[in-house]
Amino acid sequence: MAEEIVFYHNPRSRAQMVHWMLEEAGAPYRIVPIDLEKGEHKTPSFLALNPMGKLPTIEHRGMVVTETAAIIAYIADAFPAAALAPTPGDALRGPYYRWLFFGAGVIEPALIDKMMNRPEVERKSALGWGSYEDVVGTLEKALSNGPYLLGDKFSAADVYVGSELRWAMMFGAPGLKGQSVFDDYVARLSARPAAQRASPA
Ligand SMILES: N[C@@H](CCC(=O)N[C@@H](CS)C(=O)NCC(=O)O)C(=O)O
Repeated sequence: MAEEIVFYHNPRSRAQMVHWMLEEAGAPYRIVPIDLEKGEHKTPSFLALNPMGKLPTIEHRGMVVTETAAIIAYIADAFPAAALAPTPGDALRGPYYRWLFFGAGVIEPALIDKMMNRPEVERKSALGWGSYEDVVGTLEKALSNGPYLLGDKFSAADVYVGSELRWAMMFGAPGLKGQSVFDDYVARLSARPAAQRASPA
């Protein structure tokens, strides 16, 4: 399954996470640059691909895939030679899904709440992402046996969750920078050749 992936990209967006994943997977891809300032993500032709008008978006084998976590999981499965996902049947497949979904459904909204200073709601228990502090504490526990979310095995879940953490630390989200468990994890991930190819210094 080596056909080229068409990758709608802007480096100042979540598409950067997919760029790193494409490099990790060794996938053949072609970048279509999207200028967000010029509104190229809201043109009729782009909206026909992704009615949300958002990046990242990819096309592969005649299909459109959107949503960063879904794209990252898809690439891991489409290019199995890179061994970036435990195979179905492997006991690690469970924790692998756990952290990918935790990234999309829990870390992301908790981070956005914090970074945008969104007011607290009354019925906090109804929020699937609980509180920012609980999310940080959960990640700290998950990474304390490291070096990766799945222990010794680096996976696509690290690409996604690690990118979220890197982004959050860059923007000064509390409780992360200065904590060795997060500093070391992000430094370990940023040193990977594929991460550096996607984000040259
Ligand atoms: N749920 C989506 C969010 C994608 C998203 O919000 N992308 C931003 C860039 S980081 C975007 O395209 N914003 C442009 C807009 O909404 O106008 C995902 O996880 O991929």
